[in-house]
Parts: sequence; C-alpha cells; structure tokens
Amino acid sequence: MNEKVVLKLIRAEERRQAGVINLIASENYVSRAVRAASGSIFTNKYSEGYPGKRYYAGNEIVDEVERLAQERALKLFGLNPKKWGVNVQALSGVPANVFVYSALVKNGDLMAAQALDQGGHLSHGSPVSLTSRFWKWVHYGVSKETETLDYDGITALLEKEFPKLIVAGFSSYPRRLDFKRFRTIADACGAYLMADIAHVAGLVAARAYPSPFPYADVVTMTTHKTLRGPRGALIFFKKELEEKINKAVFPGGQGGPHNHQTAAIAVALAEAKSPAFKKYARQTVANARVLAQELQKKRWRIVSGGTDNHLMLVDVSREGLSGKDAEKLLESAGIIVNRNAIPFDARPPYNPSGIRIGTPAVTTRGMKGGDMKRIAEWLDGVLRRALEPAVVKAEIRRFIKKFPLP
Ligand code: DSN
Repeated sequence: MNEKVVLKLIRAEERRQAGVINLIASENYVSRAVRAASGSIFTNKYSEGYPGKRYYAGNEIVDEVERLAQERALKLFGLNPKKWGVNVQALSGVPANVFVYSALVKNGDLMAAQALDQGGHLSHGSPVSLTSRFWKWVHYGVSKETETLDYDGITALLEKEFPKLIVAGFSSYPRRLDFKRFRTIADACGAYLMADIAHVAGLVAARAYPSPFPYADVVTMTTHKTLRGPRGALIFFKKELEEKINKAVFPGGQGGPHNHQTAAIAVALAEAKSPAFKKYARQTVANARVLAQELQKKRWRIVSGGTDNHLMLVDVSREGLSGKDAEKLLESAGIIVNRNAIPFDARPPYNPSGIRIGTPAVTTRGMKGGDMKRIAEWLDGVLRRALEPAVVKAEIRRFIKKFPLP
C-alpha cells in the first residue's frame, strides 16, 4: 500500500493492538484469512437483492459466496435448513435488531428487553436509541440480592404487560440465560422470542454456552465478538418468518450488502467449526472464571459473585474509584477495559461504578489460567496504586511478546 498517511496509521494501530492487554469483552483478533477476505475485491460489487434475485448484473460469484455463508452459518449452529433460514447482510448488531423489530412488530407496539443498566443493550429500547422512538418498551432486570435475572419477577411483569416481542440477550451480563424459561414467558404473552446472542455467539457455536435455538423464533448475533469474524451480523429466523425478515433488511433497511464482509464471515464460520475453535471457546470461559476468582481473592467485588461466560463486571466504586478513573488508570498501564454501569448503579452512565472485563481477545492470543493470575496482579496493583502504571506498561510490553497477534 502506497498511501503513506493511512499506512502509517495502520502500522501504529498494529503496534498499539500488539502491545496491550485487551480485556474489552466485545473485541477479538481475526485470522489472517478473515482479514484477507475482508480486504478483498468483493468490496467493488453492488448486489442489492438476494442470491438468484439481484437488481444488478454480474453477481454469479457473489451469489456463491452469500450462499456459502448461509450454509455454513446454519451448519455451525446445527440447524435444519428446512426449518431455519439466515440473513447474512445486516451490517452490524444494531441494524440487525432494528430489522427484526420492523419485520415483526408494528410501530408503537410494546416490546420487552433487559434494561441497559442491568446488562442489556442500547438497541433493546434504550431511551437514547431510535428503537425507543418507534416502539414502546418494558424493561426487566436482575434481583437486587443476587444480581442475576429474576425470572419470577420477569414473568409477573411481562404477563401483565403483554409485549409483542421479548428480547433475551445482553451486552454486560456475566451469567447464563435460561432460554427455556423465556420461551415459556413468551408463550404466555403470545409474543415472539428473539435471542440476541451478539456477545456469546462463539461460545454457543462451540457448545460452551446454552443455545437459544431450541426456543427462539429469531436469533441475532454480531460476527466480530466471540465468534471471531469480521464486523457484521447474522439474523437467523424460523422459515415462516423468512420473507418478512429478508424484506426488512433489503429493501426495507439497507441497500447493497458488503460482499467483502460476507466473504470474510464465510471464512470465520468455517474456522468456528474446527476443533481448535471449540477449545478456544472453552478456554475463554475458563480464563474468565480464573480471572474473576483471582480478583475476588484480592477483595474486588465481582457483580453477581462471578461469571459463567466470557465477561465479568467489577464494582470499583467500593474501592473509591469510578469506572472512568479505573479505565484511564488501566489504560496508562497498557490494560484496555471499558467502564460499565453495574445493576442499580448510583452513578451516571458516562462515569459509572464498574468496569467490564472480558477474555475473548487475550484467549485468542494464547493466554491461559496462569496468565490470568498475572493479569489479576497487574489489575489489582494498578487500581490500588500499589504499582506504577509506567512500570506495569513496560512489563506488559515484554510479557505480551510471547503472544503475537494472528
Ligand atoms: N459495543 C458492543 C459491546 O461492547 O458490548 C455492543 O454493541
């Protein structure tokens, strides 16, 4: 590449990514093969429509790549193509969710989802998201005592409100979801059940987290988190919903699909089917458990008392820190996390009481339990100001050389 300014920025970002411990729960490092497909010549092509029914000529190869991504997606999650279909065109998680809502729920009707400050996502009807302009929402949450989802409370609330669609999914909830229970609640309300498994898609694919497919009508996911693909999204639907959902994506919400991303998704889906990926997903969960336990031993309060997926929330407020202070302090030591609200947070979202920590990225780099103990030492030392951030940063630079980026 000859464009020197951007090339310089790419190299700088490569050095940044290589030199830090990345604990952002929603990030990962894709393979060279995924990057090659994502940077491929497919980016040049317009192909509004679906395989075999395009609005432009010259799409015979794009059709093949889109069909391949669909087949691989259904196979990865063990789905019967007579009963399930998948749309691979949504550009990312928020549009994927909006397309499902617009396909299945009339404007102004009521939907239900986990509250943002209790683990949900912006696209689940947050007041600052467009999803709350077009639909009404009722939000359910966790119990104050256990900080885990209160299914009896959810049942009582939703059987009174009768939402048309229930979202089961999260962006910062460290526990398993009981999709069967959500199905029972949805049936009692006569509602669609949509599972948003953006965060845990890779874990579900590897059978390291419960699958929503036996219970949900629709399952959305991003492809770039634990699934370790390029940025993108998949919408799985029961066959009878196919026409509505496909129409909501195109022409309803998008124009030309990003074919280079579809090609890269097809690569990532093949990778996720491998035994090595299964091992990776299990190690991601094991690493999160070790990290949470080590932090607890050092007297950090982990929301809900632990984790059974790839992420945890640490309540830093009890140690006199805000989430923003903690995020900044750790960044100065070469550890990247994001601040996050904790349930019933007394502080505002921009500067909440917690940080969210996840293990998908460090696990891709090959780290194991012993490395999590080392990371816990650094986290604890920096946050308690017992270790100098600049010293830790230099140690991390040396340590991380053993774990090259793919
Ligand atoms: N931004 C993603 C996350 O960090 O969870 C969700 O959209």
